[in-house]
Amino acid sequence: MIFPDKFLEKIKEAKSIIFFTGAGISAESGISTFRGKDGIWNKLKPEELANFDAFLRNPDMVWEWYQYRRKIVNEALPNAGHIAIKEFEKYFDTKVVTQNVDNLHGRAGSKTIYELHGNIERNYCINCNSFFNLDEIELTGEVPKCDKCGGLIRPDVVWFGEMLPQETFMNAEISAQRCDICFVVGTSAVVYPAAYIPHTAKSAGAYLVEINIEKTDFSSFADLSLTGTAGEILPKVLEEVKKIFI
Ligand code: BJW
Ligand code: ZN
Repeated sequence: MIFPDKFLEKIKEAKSIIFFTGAGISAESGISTFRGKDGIWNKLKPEELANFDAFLRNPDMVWEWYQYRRKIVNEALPNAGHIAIKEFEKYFDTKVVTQNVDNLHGRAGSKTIYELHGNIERNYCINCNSFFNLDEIELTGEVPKCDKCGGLIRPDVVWFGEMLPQETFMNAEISAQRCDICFVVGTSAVVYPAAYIPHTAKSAGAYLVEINIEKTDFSSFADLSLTGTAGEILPKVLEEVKKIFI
């Protein structure tokens, strides 16, 4: 793969890099994306499942959907894309800002990860906010109840209409303001406020590189669009980095 000189120049000069990632980076680990041709929301309507009212209306169904996805996530492994991102830490101040809830960046070993939409492995009581790991919850097939107050337990993810974790979002914004290159990997970049992150980076002067299997609405905004899978392109970018720094 031949990369443009301008991009290689930017890599040579860069000190700080952020990866803004979405569901596409985990596709090669066998986890479905939300939108696009293989997206889960071609079959299930987001408004029926990923919002708090839906959970109150039908908690068992929403819980079951998350249990199904947890099983897939548990059986999945980080892929070459996640692993390449972790390797960037050897050469740059590297931060991962992810919209994903699957913890695959964590399992690949990335050190600094800002999870903007939560983490599917954690849960909390909607009444008293107590946190529960999955092994602390009695699984019966129905939505579990809090052993302290009897409230419904929900996954610690951000649904539509809910605030993102404020400190995490603020740290992600600060990283975006300070980075030299922002890679936008495997995301349709249509969900806000998360999608402000690459815009913040660009406004602050960063070079913006999109990696996606297809053109998105975001492509015209990027300085460089690399078309292909994250698992195939990120290791190739890493090879270039190694050539420059070794
Ligand atoms: C590959 C590949 C391969 C495939 N390699 N690439 C303007 C400003 C602010 C807010 C809004 C706004 N306009 C509308 C809103 C509201 C709303 C929103 O953004 N809606 C838009 C959809 C229109 N936002 C919210 O509600 C947010 N909260 C909020 O605004 O709070 C403010 C507030 C609160 C209260 C009162 C008043 C104000 C919250 C958004 C939460 C999103 N949550 C979800 C679910 C998380 C839990 C779960 O997983 O179940 O997060 S939705 C879903 O979308 C999930 C994802 O993180 C997110 C983004 O999706 P992503 O990652 O981009 O995936 P896809 O599928 O869209 O794209 C995959 C891409 O990969 C594709 O491009 C493929 O081509 C590519 N690909 N294979 C590389 N191998
Ligand atoms: Zn409780």
